[in-house]
Amino acid sequence: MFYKKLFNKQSSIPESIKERMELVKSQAVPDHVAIIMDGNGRWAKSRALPRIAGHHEGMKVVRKIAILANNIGIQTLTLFAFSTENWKRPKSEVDYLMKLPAEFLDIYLPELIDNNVKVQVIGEKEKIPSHTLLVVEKAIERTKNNNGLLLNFALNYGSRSEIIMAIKNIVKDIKCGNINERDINEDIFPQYLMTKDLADPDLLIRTSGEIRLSNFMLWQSAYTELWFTDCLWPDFDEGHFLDAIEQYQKRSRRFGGI
Ligand code: V07
Repeated sequence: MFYKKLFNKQSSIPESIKERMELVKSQAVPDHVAIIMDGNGRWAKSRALPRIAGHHEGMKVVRKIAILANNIGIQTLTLFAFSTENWKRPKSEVDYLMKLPAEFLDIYLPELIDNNVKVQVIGEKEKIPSHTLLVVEKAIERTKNNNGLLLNFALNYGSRSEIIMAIKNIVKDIKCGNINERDINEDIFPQYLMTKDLADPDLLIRTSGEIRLSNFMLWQSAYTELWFTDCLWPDFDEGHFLDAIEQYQKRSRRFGGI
């Protein structure tokens, strides 16, 4: 593992960023940040590279932002890694994307463990190739007792399908007599979602200039602060992430002041 750390030049955090981190840490940070990591294909295209080169570059940004989020005391970081819509992409691209979790964990899991990060996944496991699922579940198992950042990957996740599944399970529980129709309310319903163990996101970031949710955490984002940037995901860095957190802190100060 040691040689990997040497070869894989893991940029340390610049001094100016460290100063901003201290400032951000002196105020309340969001508990749960969710990110739609968009623009990897466009990043590659603008460099005349294949789309998969953008996905690979985007993977390095995941590591950078996870380490930063952990350092400033964010409890949960949910990253939209693969949507239920993404199966419609060319098979070669899907095949490549499904290899990324294993590559990511192979390179970065030791560092994440060193930093007390806990890995989790939400999404429908059925369609995930077994080789991918195996390494992901191994990482979940190896980090289950860590209590630093919860790094939560949405893998084959779609919010509408999640809501339909919740409804089906509620109907089942009513039929079995486990619950009564009268008991269904806004507190019970989210316990049937894949995010049942998580707080709702406080802040949702989307990169690459698209201003929509694209079937990501629709129920969970009812009260979430939204932050959009034109920056493409592979170009996203600590500075952008802190921009979003600082903006969130400004908004909550204003809200708190009323
Ligand atoms: C993926 C890199 C980031 C940009 C967005 C698309 C491409 C990390 C993971 C991952 C997933 C599960 C896990 C550990 C790592 C990943 C996919 C795509 C499918 F347990 N990055 N990344 N998974 N991209």
